[in-house]
Amino acid sequence: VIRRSPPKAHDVVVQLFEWPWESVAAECTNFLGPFGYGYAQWWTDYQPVSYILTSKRGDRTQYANMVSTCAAAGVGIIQDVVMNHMTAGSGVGFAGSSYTKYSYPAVPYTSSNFHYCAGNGEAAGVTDLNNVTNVRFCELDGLADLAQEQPAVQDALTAYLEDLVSLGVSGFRVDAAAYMEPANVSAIYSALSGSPYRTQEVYDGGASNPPMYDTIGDVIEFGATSYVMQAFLGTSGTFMTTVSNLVTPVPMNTAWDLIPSNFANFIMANQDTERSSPSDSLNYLSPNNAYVLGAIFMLGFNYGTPTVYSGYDYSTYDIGAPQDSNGNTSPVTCFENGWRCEQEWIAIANMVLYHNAVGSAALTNVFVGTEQQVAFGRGSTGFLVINNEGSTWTEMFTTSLPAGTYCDIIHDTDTAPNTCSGPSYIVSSSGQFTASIAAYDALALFSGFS
Ligand code: LAG
Ligand code: CA
Repeated sequence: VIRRSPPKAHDVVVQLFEWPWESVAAECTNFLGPFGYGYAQWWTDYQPVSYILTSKRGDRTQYANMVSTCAAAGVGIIQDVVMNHMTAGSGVGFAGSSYTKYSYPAVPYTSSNFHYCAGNGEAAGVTDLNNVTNVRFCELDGLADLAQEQPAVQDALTAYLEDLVSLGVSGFRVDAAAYMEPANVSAIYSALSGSPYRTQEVYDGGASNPPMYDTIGDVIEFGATSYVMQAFLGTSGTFMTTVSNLVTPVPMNTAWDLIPSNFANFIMANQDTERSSPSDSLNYLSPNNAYVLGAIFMLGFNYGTPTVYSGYDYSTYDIGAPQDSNGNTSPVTCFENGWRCEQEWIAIANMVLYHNAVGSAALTNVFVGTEQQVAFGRGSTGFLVINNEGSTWTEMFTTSLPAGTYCDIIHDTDTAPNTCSGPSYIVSSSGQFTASIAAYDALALFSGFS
């Protein structure tokens, strides 16, 4: 049985990029649980040398404590796992194991466990995304490419994932999935106890592409991330909406021609997309409030399992998170030392509560202003207005909300869940309210939060 996306309430993932495990545990208790986040996704550097749970982010005891502390707060852990490759070079790992490229005694892997795609025992790099053999059997970024078709490699990877399952993790973000044969990763999933959630990293448009993987787990749908970027930046002729959407009420001027929603993991950004040039997503440097507006749209729309990205400021592409002189990642203090903590921005955190409240309700009352102004409800529970124009949008909106007084959760000023210090709006018995939404701003109302 393939476990599909988690149920729509409490399915929001937050990717805590490079967070130490004790900081993740504290965040689960103090913030993620109370605000209804479903999962925290953890990351480590993408060059494994062993599967020992000791790293610059903590040790095995701290890892296990993170999983149980988060579970007690109602938050599952999604582990980012690197199964495609090992390292590009030689050295001694953080847990103390020595390795050279193609030889990792702590696993153990030997030189016979890798792909050498140039033939004659020689490796070569991935160079042709239109050639599925090149993509899956050559080296991504010069990283030693594991031969997942070998039973010994499958067994080592299965043992690694099963160890994590035994510690209570809820699922996996499968790094570089497109660079592995789906049949091989599927065999590894099938060998696991239970059916942990998995979201697989597969780019659009190449020879190894999302429809090849969406039968064995969810797929990160970078196309959705890209549409949001284009829409909020107003580039490539993609705007928030067009008049044609009044006929087919989709609040983007695209058919949203992506993989089916129930297989899709919709990410606002990740460590790659925010750094790439040209950008593959919005990022914290985007103009006109676009980063938070994009996140609000992702959480308010009804496509896929959303992932909120929590990053840190970067000055160079591969820069690590703040660390001490021993290389241990420093504990996170939100909004200090460059830790951005987007998951705590009140508009985003409150939109997680909104997302959980509206569940899988259909879009209702879609209303379009200009190409950069859209409003839509979710069943009779929520209503969201986004004004991505440089001027105020004043309108009388028609909703399916019950009459009553509602908090604008986007402009809430306190950081406690379920209390509102934002402006209130009165929805009439005919479901209407009038509002003025400032330039590059939004408004959201939902039942149960007033
Ligand atoms: C991924 N998905 O397929 C991750 O999302 C992405 O973040 C990983 O790259 C990549 N695949 C490998 O797992 C990250 C950094 C890269 C870094 C790589 C290996 O974003 O910049 O590459 O991890 O640590 C770096 C250099 C490369 C170099 C490589 C090997 O940037 O130029 O070839 O190290 O030395
Ligand atoms: Ca590969």
